[in-house]
Amino acid sequence: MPVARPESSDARVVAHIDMDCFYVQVEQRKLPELRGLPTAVVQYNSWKGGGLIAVSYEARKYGVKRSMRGDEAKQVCPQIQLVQVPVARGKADLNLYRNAGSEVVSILARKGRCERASIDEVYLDLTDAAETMLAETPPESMEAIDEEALKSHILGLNVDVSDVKENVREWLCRNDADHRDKLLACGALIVAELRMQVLKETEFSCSAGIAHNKMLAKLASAMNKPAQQTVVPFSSVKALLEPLPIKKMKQLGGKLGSSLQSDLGVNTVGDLLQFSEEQLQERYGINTGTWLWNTARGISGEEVEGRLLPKSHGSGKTFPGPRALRTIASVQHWLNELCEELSERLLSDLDQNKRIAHTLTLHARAYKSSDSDSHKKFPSKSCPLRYGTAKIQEDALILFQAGLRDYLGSHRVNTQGSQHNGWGITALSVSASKIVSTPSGTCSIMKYFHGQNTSCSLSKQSPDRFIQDTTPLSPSGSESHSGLNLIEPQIEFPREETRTKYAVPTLDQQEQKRNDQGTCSIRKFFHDQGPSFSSSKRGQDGFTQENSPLSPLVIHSGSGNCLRPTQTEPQREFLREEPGIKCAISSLERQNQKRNTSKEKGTSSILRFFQSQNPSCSSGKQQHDETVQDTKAPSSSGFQSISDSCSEWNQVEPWKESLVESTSSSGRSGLGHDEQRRETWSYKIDEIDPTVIDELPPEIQKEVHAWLRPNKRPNIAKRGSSIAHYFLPTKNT
Ligand code: DCP
Repeated sequence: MPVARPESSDARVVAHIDMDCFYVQVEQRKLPELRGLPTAVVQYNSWKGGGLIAVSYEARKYGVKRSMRGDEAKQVCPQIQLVQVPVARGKADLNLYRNAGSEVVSILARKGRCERASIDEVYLDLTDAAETMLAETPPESMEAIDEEALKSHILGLNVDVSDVKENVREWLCRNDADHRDKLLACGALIVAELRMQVLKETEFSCSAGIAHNKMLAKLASAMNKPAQQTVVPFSSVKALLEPLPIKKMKQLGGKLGSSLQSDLGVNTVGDLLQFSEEQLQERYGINTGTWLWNTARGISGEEVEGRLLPKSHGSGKTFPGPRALRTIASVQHWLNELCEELSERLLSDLDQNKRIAHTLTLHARAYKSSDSDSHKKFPSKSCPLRYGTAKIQEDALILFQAGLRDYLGSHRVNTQGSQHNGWGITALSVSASKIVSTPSGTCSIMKYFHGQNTSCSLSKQSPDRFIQDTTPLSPSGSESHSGLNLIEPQIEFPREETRTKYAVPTLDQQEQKRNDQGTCSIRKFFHDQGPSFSSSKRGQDGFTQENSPLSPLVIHSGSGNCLRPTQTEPQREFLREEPGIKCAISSLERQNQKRNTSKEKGTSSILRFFQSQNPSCSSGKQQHDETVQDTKAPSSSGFQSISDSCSEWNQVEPWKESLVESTSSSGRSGLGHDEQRRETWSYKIDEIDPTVIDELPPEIQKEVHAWLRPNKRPNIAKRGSSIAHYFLPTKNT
C-alpha cells in the first residue's frame, strides 16, 4: 500500500540516475568491436534466437524492441549483433552486470546519499552538495558552465530559440531565480559532472532526472535518453504530470490504478486533480487518499535512503509452456541450482559486507492441469535462513512441498519423486531477505552465529515444544508446516532470472569494508572448511545422500543446535590447522587479545568458549537424542524447528552417525557419548571474560548474562557447572 509521507518544507535536490541499455553497454565494454553497432543482449535460451532483454539505441532506430526474439530482431535489423547473457547453472548469470552496477554506484555515492534502486538505477540526494555549491560557488559566479550541463533539458524552458544552450546557461545562472530553482541548477551541474565521471571511469553512459523528489526525478530520467539529463523545476510539475497515464505512475500499475480507472474514470494524472483529498480519502482510506492527492500534485516525501547494497538476494527462473516442471524431482533439481547461486551470493555478502540474511523465501508460479480454480496462486513460503548450500536447498525443498500442499488444497499429495501429478511449475525463485549488518570484529562473527542460531533460546523452550518440533511429518504434513510464514504472493517474475532488490544501508559499510580489509575473510573460512562445503557442489546426489535415510527435518533438529560444527578433538585440531580456519581464528584471537588488554583472561574469553567447546551442540544433540529416545524413531520436525536452528558450518556431521546409533540402539550410548563430550568441553562460567561479553551484541549479552546469573539457579556458578549443563532438560535444574 502506498504510504503518504509529508514532503519536507525545505527544498530538496534529488537525482535519479538510470544507465542506458545497461547490459548492452556492459557487453560492449567487454567486446569493444561492438560499440556503435546495433546490438542486443539475449536470454540464454536460444529458442527463436533468444528473448531480447537489452537493446542498444542503434538497434532501436531500426525498430528492434525488447519484446522481440533474436530471429525477429534480425528481420527488422539484419546486421544486429546478438550477445547471449552469461550463463551459469543453466540460467542467466547476472554477476557481470551486478558488479558493473556497483562500479557506477561507488562513483555516484561520492556526492551524496545514494540509494541503489535496481541493477542499473540509483537515487541520489544532492541537497547538501547543492546547498554547498550555492553558498560557495553559485553557477552565476562560474566563469564557464560545463558543456554537459548546458545540454540539460529544463522542463518548461522555451526550446524554440536559436541557441538552446545559451537559454539553458541563462536558466542555470539566473540571479533572480527562487531558492528552489537555484538548488536545482546546482543539482544539474553536479549531476552532469558525475555522469561524466561515470563515463570516464567505467565507460558507461547514463541518463538522469533532477527534481525535488524521487518520484519526479524518476519520471524525468526516462524522458531524454541516452546520455542526457532532465531537470524538473517546481513550476513545470503540473504540466509534466497532467498528461501521464495513471497506470504508468509508480504504485498505480496494479489494482489501485485499475480502480481509479474503472470506479472514478481517472485515466491520466490530470484527471485525478478534480478530486478533493477528502473524496479520495473517503474512497480509499485516509493514507491512500492523501497519497493519491499528493501524487497528482507531484508531492512526495519519500526519502532517498542511504543504501548501496541489496535489500535481498534472489535467484529465480521461469519455465514457460512446455518447459514447466511437473515432477518433484525436476523441481528439486532446479531448486538446488537456484539455492546454490543464492548461497554463493550470501557468502559473498557476508564476506565482503559482513551482512547476514535471516529469512529464506520460496516463490513459485504454478498451474493445475485439471482445475476450475485456475486463479489460485502458489503461496510463497518462508522460514529462517540457515547458511550452507545444502541447508538452503533442503529448506527450500521443504518450503516448496509445503506450498504445493497448500496450492493443491490437499494433504494427500505426493511431494516426492518423479511422478507426474497434474500440476506444473512455470516459475521458481528463492530469496534471502532481512539482511542485517554484523557488528565488526569478534562481534560480527558472534552476530553471525546469533543470526541463525537460536540454540540458546532453545534452552528456553519446553521439551514439549521441542518434541512438537520434531513431531514426525504427518502424511498431510500440515501440522508440521504450521510454523511457516505465509507471504503475500505478490511476487512477479519480470526478468526471468536472478533478481536483487537494492536497499540496505552501507555508506558506513563502505567505511567498515575498508577497515575490514586485511582481516581474514569469513567466506574463505567457510570455504576452507573442507568436505562439508563440497555440498554446494554435490548437487542433487549430495542432497539425497546427505538426507537419506533420515528425513531432512530430522537433520534440522539435530543439526540445528550447533554453535560450532560438531567435531571430534582430532578433527578440530586438524581444522584449526586449515589455513582458512587458522586465519579466521587468529583474526578472532587478535581482536580478542586487543580487547582483553591487561587481563590474563584471554584464554577464558567467550571466544575460547566458542572455539573450545560446544555446549549447545552437545546439549542440542542431547535434547535431540532424548527426543528421539522418547519418540523411538527418527522423527521429522515441524518446519518451525528450522527457526530453532543455528549456525552450523556444514561440517561432516558426526552427530548424524550418533543419531543413527542412538535410534538404532537404546539411545543410552548416545547420551553417554554426550556426557563424555560435555565433560571434555565443560566450561567454567567464572572463566568467561566480562569485558568480552560487554562487546557482544545485546541479545547475546542478555543470554550470556542469563547463563551467568540464571534466576532460578543461584548456586550453579559455585558448582562450576558447564554452560552445557544449563541446556540439560530437567536433571539438576
Ligand atoms: N532487463 C532484463 N529483463 C527485462 C528488462 C530489463 O533482464 N525485462 C535488464 C537488461 C537491462 C537492464 O535490466 O539492460 C536494465 O533495464 P532497463 O529497463 O533500465 O533498460 P535498459 O537499461 O536496457 O535500457 P534503457 O536505456 O531504456 O534504460
